[in-house]
Amino acid sequence: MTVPEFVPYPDRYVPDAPAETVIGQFHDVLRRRRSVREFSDAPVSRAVIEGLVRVAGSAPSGANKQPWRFVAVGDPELKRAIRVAAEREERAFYEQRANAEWLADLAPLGTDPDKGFLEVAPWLIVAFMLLRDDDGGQVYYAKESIGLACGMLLAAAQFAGLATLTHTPSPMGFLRELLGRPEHERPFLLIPVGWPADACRVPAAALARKSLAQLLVYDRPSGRDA
Ligand code: IYR
Repeated sequence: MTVPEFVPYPDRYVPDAPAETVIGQFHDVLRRRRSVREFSDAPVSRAVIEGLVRVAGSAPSGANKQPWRFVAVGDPELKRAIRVAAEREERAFYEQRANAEWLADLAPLGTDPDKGFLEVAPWLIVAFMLLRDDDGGQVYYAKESIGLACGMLLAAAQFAGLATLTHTPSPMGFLRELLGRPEHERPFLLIPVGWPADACRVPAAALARKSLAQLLVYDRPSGRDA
């Protein structure tokens, strides 16, 4: 086995304030993100979409295989076709597929099969997970990897004041067909991107977050850290 080349960590980011401070600032931006279903139709530039996808593409991935592709849909007719197909699946979900517990969990969010936002938002970014890389090689931890990439994309959008939604019409196979993607690409997440509508409202129930006591468990009491 040849020894791989290592280089000094290039261009390492060092913040100019203590970690507690910058994390607090980051949290203050991200905690104000809401999943939005009422978008403005105001345009978002390609430069913005490209920036978001560059951020996503900077995510870590299994063996650095980067098992993702992002398709940005801005064409009104294609958005309409996606809406029609998504609403067909969503109607089946709400009327037949979802069990009572799932429907009860969704009730506070006020969601329904009408997905008008798929036409209103200026862009739909469809994240595809690669089941094989483009030259047929294996990929690893693809779900984890693309999940991280999408999380980073959502964070970048929030940082820019843009609204996003993580929409998962189920099943999503129609996206591969409508967008003409090859067999080794599987739709993972449909992310409408735009500015929130001026009169945008969000469900009050979605504001609640688990407390730190619910989120975090330490291995030992404080005072014993190195
Ligand atoms: N896909 C449906 C239902 C839905 C499911 C979950 I889990 C949500 O957090 C929200 C909605 C829809 O988009 O309406």
